[in-house]
Amino acid sequence: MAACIFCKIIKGDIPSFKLFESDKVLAFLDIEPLSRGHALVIPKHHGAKLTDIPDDQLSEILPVVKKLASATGAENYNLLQNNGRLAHQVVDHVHFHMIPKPNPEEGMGISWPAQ
Ligand code: IU
Repeated sequence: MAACIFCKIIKGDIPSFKLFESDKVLAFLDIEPLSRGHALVIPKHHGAKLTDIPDDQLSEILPVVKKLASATGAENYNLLQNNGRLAHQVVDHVHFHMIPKPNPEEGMGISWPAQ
């Protein structure tokens, strides 16, 4: 969808720090991270709500979260998907937040490779 900011990120028209990409899914760092390593995992298919996304794209999201966790050794994180304005969804392209929970003794959170 031409006006969608995440579709522009997928197309490369807007730069992002990409963590993973396949033909159906993109993962990149959130520009306003709640903790270090805060990532967004999105289907490439444009849709505002979970119900707008084909199952074959949705089913690839969790394996990507697992890959990111394995790649970084992340053990403590929240996975969050805001669906609808009352649930605080701001960007109308489905996205899953992967928000590392830092160990208070070890600093701010996950450091992704090359971050
Ligand atoms: P929400 O679930 O729709 O409330 O979250 C949208 C997220 O998208 C939020 O954490 C923003 O910081 C993030 N974001 C981004 O990473 N890059 C952008 O260009 C824009 C929003 I606009």
